[in-house]
Amino acid sequence: MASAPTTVTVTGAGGQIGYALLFRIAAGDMLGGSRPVRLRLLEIPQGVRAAEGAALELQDCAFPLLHDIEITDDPLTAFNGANIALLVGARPRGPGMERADLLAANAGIFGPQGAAIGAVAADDVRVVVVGNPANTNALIAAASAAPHVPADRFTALTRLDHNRAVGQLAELLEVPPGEIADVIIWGNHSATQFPDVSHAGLADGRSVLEALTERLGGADAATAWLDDVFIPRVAKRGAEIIEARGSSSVASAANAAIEHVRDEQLGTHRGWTSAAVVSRGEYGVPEGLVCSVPVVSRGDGEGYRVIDGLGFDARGRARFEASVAELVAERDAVRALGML
Ligand code: NAX
Repeated sequence: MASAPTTVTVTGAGGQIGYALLFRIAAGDMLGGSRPVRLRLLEIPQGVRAAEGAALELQDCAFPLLHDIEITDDPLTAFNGANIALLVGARPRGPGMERADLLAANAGIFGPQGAAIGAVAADDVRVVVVGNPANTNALIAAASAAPHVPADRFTALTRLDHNRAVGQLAELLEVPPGEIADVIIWGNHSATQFPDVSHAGLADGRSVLEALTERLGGADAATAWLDDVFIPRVAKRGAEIIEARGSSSVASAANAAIEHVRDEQLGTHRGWTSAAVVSRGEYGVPEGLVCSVPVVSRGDGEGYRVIDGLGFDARGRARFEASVAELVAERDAVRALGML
């Protein structure tokens, strides 16, 4: 007998990432080839027509796993019975907008959406926030869903940063991306993030640091490449994509969101991945902040678990602490506005 459909809510479904996401979800890329899905698409009124257009095309794909689609501008309708929610729609930074304005505008979106999730989502709901500033938006949504939904059901996306880091290493080391394990993105999904290879390894048994040292002709050259090329390139890859395409990352962002949910639901396989999760104080991160750390999932319904207790060198620790300080500042700015 076919299993009951999983209700997947996508916000910002009429936008670019939404358009790239919906077809892959409906094709079974996110939950596997035997789990039917029911899509609930949330848009603001101006975006509803675009979501309707995507729904017409979804119908034209006749995906066997796609049970039905509902499009709405009402969060209570969109999150009703949601098992999985991908919060993609957000307010972009407009001309002349200060950081505090951006945080406030998004708190005005993610607060009510979190409250709606708390009120009507399924008991097993899991939420990933993609819309920026993703970590702090997730913090606000989690706070607004409490006490009805445990905070650890909320995560934010840093899988795109993780995949970008793996892609850079694969290119330099001339190995397939699938042979690189245990890269970590620490901190905020922003330019302060710390992409860390100090625990990463290759399928041939070498550490990534050994392989970089061999490839670049010495440990100093490897360190210089990490500091001067790798870390800034990963952290600023979004801007590089905008410069090249004239538009921000879309397919790669949708792919990362699919992989984030897939691994959380079905399990990570070789090694760990990166996700921003609600801190319980691991690595000295203040409790409640949504911070990117290494995680694994067993695919047992318990979601991501933090790999705790890894070491940093002094420079790595300083980078991580700077990114955590930025998360604290974002949280405090939202608090000062009375929105948290
Ligand atoms: P688009 O502007 O194409 O789409 C956003 C959609 O959200 C629009 O259709 C808009 O109508 C809708 N929307 C706005 N407010 C809404 C609300 N209150 N409820 C429901 N829908 C709402 O942006 P897109 O390129 O799809 O990017 C979406 C978000 O992802 C942005 O915030 C972007 O910054 C963020 N990103 C996050 C990434 C990550 O790794 N965490 C990477 C990619 C991307 O930059």
